[in-house]
Amino acid sequence: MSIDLGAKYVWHNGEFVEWNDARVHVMTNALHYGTGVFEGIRAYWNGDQLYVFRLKDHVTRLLNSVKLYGFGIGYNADELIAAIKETLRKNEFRTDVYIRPLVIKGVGPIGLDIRKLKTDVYIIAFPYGRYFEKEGIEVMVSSWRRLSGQTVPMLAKVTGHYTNSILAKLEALNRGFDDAILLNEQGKVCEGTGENIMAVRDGIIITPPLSAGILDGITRKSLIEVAKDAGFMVVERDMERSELYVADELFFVGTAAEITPILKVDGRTIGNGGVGPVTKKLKSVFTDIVRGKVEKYNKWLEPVW
Ligand code: PY5
Repeated sequence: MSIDLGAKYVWHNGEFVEWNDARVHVMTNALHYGTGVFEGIRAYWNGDQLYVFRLKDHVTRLLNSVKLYGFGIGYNADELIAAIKETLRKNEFRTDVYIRPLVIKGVGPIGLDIRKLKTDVYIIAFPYGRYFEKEGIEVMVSSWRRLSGQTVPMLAKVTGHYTNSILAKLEALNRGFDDAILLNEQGKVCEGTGENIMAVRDGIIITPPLSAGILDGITRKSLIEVAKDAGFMVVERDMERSELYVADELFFVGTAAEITPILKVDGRTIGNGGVGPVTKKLKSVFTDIVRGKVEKYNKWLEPVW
C-alpha cells in the first residue's frame, strides 16, 4: 500500500529511491517507540523560482532534536541543506511544496537500547497546498494537557510527542471543532496540536513564551520579527485560558498552518467573528515574504533552481 502525493523520489541515506520503494521493516524501532525526529518545511513557487523558507533554521532545529535524543546522524547542516535542495530538483518541483526530513531509529531487537541501531535519514517532499481547508477555524481547549518539558524535551520535534497532539486533535474533530488549543500543566496557554498561537488585544500581539513548553516555532519567530518591524508591540508572556475568549484576534502560526485565523474558541466568538485587521496585515505581508516579494526578508529564502 502506498499513497500518491505527486512526488517521484525520496532521499534515503544519500541515495534516491523511487517513491513507492521508500518502505520500512516492521521491526523499525521508530514504529514501536516513537524514536524519530522530523521537520516540516515549506517551499514556495513564485512563477520562476522555488524558495525554501528558512531552510537553515529548520535544519538547525532538526540537528538539535537529534542531539536532544542522542540519536547520532551522519550528516552536518550543509550536507542536509544540499540534500534537501537536491531532492526538490530531482523531483522537478515547480510548485508549492512541503518538505518532511525524517530521522528515525531503524531496525533492531525489541529492547530500548537504541545506541547500536542504525539511524535512517529520509527527505520526503511533495506538492502541497493548505493544511486547513477553511480560511478561519473553530477550536476547543483540549481536555488533554500539553506534554511537559519535565517529561520530554519540548524543543525537540519528535514523532513520539505527537501522540499527545493526536489525542487533542481527535477529541476536537469528534466534537465538531477543527483543532484544539492545549494548555500546559500549569494551566497556561501552550500551543495548538501542530501550531503556535498568537493573540491580539488592544493592538498588542501576545504569544506564549518558550518557557510555557511550546515548540520553538520558526513561523512564530519570523512573525515576531515581521510584526515588530511593522511597528506592532509583541509580548511573549504566559497567557491565561480566559484571555483566549476576550482576545480581539486569535490565530495559529506554523509551517503547515501558515497563518490561520481562529474565529471561535469553545463556541465563543473571537472579536467580531471575522478575520481581524492585524491577522489580515500579517497574512498579506507573510504571503509576499515567502514568495520573495519583500527584499528585506529575502535572507530567509533559499532558492532551489
Ligand atoms: N507547535 C507544534 C506542536 C508543531 O508541530 C509545529 C509545526 C509548530 C508549533 C510550528 O512550528 P514551525 O513554525 O516551526 O513550523 N508542525 C508541523 C508543521 O509542519 C507539523 C504539523 C502536523 O507545521
